[in-house]
Amino acid sequence: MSVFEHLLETKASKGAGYLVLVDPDRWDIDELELFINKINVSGADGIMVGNSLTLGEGEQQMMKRIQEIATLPVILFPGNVNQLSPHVDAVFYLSVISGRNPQFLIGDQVQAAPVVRHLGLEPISTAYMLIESGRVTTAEFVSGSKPIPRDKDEIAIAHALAADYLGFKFIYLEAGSGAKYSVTPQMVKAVTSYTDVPVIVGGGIHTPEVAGALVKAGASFVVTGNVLENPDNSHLMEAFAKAIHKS
Ligand code: 1GP
Repeated sequence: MSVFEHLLETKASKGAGYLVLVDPDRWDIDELELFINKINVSGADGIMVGNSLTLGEGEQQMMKRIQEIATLPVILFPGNVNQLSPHVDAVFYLSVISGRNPQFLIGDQVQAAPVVRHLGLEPISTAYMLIESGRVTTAEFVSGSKPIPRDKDEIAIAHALAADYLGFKFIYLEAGSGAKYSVTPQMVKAVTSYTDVPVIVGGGIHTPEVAGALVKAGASFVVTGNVLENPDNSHLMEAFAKAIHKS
């Protein structure tokens, strides 16, 4: 089964799925192993790996280790072409459609395509929409693009429809890692009432209650990153999985 099929099957059987984002820059290798083992048994449905900007060394090594330990599909969430790796099962093949920066709309994708083919990765085309979230996030800054205002549902809807008509497999509503405010359930509801393309929501989601509300509003997948980087919060993973699956 492809990773895309696994994700669709997750949505069909559980209502919605939970993806945990692992930023390899934030962990040393021993902590990382513990963390991946916890994710494996948390009830999560997949592991995303990546970040908008990498400072640390050994990222490929970290990805290799993650794939060795993970019992869930590992999906690259790339901030740039250099993060492409043979040590993932699939790649969210992102285009930042909320922006008008040609590099992030199509330039990087053209650079990446032969590499993806050469590595034999499964590309999952994903329309990435940055949503304003109370502060400038790294994704916003690095992509050199303006996010969609968080209260302008009609702009989000128009972008989502364009993504649908262009044939993207997923729409990703992204407040940005460390966002002050997550994407509103109202925006998720608005977007999902106009398109059947499954919607992934991430950025600034810190409680299972918020995750559950986003699923009730129509999200097919919810992503958490930062909140689990504090080891005191790792127990939250199971609560996130439960809230997302039952909502
Ligand atoms: C994934 O960028 C997000 O969409 C992750 O955001 O780190 O704020 O959870 P957080």
